[in-house]
Amino acid sequence: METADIARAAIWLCADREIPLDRPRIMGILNVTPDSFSDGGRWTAVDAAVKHGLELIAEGADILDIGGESTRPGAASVPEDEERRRVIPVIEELTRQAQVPVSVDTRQATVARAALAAGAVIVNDVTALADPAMTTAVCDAGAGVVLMHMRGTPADMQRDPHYADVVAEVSDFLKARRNAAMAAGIGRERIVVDPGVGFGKTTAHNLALLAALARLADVAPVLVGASRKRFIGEITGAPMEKRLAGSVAVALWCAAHGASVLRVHDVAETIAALKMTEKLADL
Ligand code: PMM
Repeated sequence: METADIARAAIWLCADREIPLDRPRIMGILNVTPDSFSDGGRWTAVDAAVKHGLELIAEGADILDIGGESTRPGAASVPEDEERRRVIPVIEELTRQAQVPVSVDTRQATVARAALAAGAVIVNDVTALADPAMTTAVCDAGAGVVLMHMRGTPADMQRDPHYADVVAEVSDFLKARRNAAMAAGIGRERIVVDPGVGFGKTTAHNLALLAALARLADVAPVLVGASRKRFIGEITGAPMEKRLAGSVAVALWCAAHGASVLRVHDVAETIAALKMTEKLADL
């Protein structure tokens, strides 16, 4: 069996949900942005986020990833009570209205616990369970988890990132974090790994990691979050709002080379492109 086939045969266990990974699953991104949260704007922002989440579900998202803290390069961290205030009402409302599994994108154990209690079934942790309290939160809930590689912190990660061998270092890191998670009681079938595109990486590093997806899939099923990221802008010359075509191209490539979950902003477009390539592959 090929490496990619092993990952594809897997099922991702996330609390009481089973997400089959027989084909690439689409994780729609729902960032609950801070700007709209000042005083009276709060409920409007929650409503808007819920509306957008329902749209992503209608477009075919298999999973919704809800985050209340920006991890873009240079971003400052958000106090955990503020992060909770942003994401919990959105998770509660979306899990009330829809069946799709919800993931919480957080590095704070208290936020993860509250999100899991509110109905989320996956913790997407860009620090790969750096905080032992996060491991316990995931373990207690039997949640699914995304272990992502990052070099440094969002505040400083793009300051001259350097690796001797980026693929070996990221792969070794993910394997070590997977083993630590398993040793702490998180079942192997609950774990997905992510090379962390753009998290302390140059364009060349990102491309080297994409080229090695099948190797990373030896560690665990792989999630890739490349949507609208800077390296796509560097390669295509497109500003953030014009990176759809580049993002879809990367998603198609990842789907064909061993990724099990694609974390994307543009759900409908990514699914249409995947459907079309599947059809063309049958010709
Ligand atoms: N990227 C961002 C945020 N969270 N989580 C995972 N697992 N992988 C990623 O690549 C990732 C992430 C930053 O991108 P955004 O600001 O467009 O959400």
